[in-house]
Amino acid sequence: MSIFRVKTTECRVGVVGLYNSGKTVLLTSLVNHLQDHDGDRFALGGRDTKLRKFVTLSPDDDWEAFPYAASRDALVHGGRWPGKTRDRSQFACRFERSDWRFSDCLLKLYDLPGERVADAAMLGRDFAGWSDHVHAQIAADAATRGLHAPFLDALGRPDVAEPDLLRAYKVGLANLILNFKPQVSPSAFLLDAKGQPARPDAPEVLADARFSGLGPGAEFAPLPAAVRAARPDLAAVFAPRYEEYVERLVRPAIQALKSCTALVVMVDVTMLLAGGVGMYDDTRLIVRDLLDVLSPGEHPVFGPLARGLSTLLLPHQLRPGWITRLAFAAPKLDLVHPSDRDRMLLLARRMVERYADSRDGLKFEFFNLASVVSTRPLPLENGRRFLTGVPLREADGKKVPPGPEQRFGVSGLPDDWPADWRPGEYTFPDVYPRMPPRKDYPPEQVNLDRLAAFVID
Ligand SMILES: Nc1nc2c(ncn2[C@@H]2O[C@H](COP(=O)(O)OP(=O)(O)OP(=O)(O)O)[C@@H](O)[C@H]2O)c(=O)[nH]1
Ligand SMILES: [Mg+2]
Repeated sequence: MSIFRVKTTECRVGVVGLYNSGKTVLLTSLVNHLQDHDGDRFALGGRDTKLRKFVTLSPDDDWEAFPYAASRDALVHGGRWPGKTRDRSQFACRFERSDWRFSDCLLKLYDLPGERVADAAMLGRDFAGWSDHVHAQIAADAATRGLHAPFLDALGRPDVAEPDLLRAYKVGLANLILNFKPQVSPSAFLLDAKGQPARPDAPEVLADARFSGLGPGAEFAPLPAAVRAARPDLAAVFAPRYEEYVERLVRPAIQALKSCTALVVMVDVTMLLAGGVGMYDDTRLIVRDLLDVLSPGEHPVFGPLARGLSTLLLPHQLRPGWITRLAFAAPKLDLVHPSDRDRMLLLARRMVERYADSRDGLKFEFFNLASVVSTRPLPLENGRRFLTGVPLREADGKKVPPGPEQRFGVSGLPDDWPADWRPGEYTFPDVYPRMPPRKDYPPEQVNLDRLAAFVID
């Protein structure tokens, strides 16, 4: 640190969103652009802002290191996207910014498997509170009620045995995911505590193979108040298993997010349009629950004054942290035609803005962005949209090896979310990443620099 840089500003940025929404790709591209910074290609603060003395640090105790090198290597050398995230991880680094004269920046970035966000509502709720919350959501949504019908039937049987009840709940969880509804909690059903993901299969097969909890003998299912009263034996078995699950899988990750200074929430408009109205409905609830639990905005007790004072007076390790900046990111901008890019931003706003709007002391912004631009647009043809890129899958969804660039069609974006739409009605085919082979040359991005300038503040 130079002698004039008398303090360190610590920025902790959590990135959350459904599985496959682009969190790890975003973080990989961001770290690459910070490490090998070029103001002309990544305007952090302004084109003249320079970054220097970038060093990677070890993650905090209890955190795995974010697999930056492996993710970047997969992109550059393997021509592949990084693998699915199986555990929570942190990337820590320190650098100087030419536009911060008296402070250097200690940046910590957090990545989570997307499945875990469906468990956010568990934080701060005991087993009864979580059960009531889940049953209120089941009751409020006809599609979810239908998919959980066997479980609701089982709950109606006064003498139902524990294994039958658990199996019925697991069939419901499998039905949800097979119908593109991501509200699957406990999320270990989809991604277990060891990071093993569920493979697509029939609901009964998934119910037999997977666990609704930490493992065999540690499973639980939500019980409505009436069943808890009628069957205290079941509630007494499930409650401690639930508590252990929250301690092991939920609290460490969600608590770290709570003490972040900024949060990035991915709203993958392409995936929501492709997934149908059920995916949209569930994702909206997941974002709402997540923001309720993390309660971004000014601290209710300390308030803005104390935050300002603590920044001035306390060493960075001791400063209280809470989220004051919220960035909603609509990723994969390169998978929609340029004529639709403003619509992508508008759709993200219409879906989740209300959850940020009502919070005092919170700055929020929306960004439509591409972390790794991997397509090129073609001119509109009678209103039809075409891009070029290297397709990742055949029409039947099977992965294919990388081949030559091809022209392919993508759906146009609506002006507003439709009242109803089916899975597959909109399509935005996945492509292979387009990465410059030069190791220190970061990928082409759109608006990732604007998002970074907003959250690293
Ligand atoms: N074209 C394009 N595709 C992207 C971009 N970012 C992500 N993707 C696609 O989205 C997929 C998922 O991205 P990840 O970053 O792994 O998603 P994630 O949110 O970390 O998912 P989990 O680890 O399962 O929670 C990638 O394999 C790509 O197919 C982008 O900027 N452009
Ligand atoms: Mg990931």
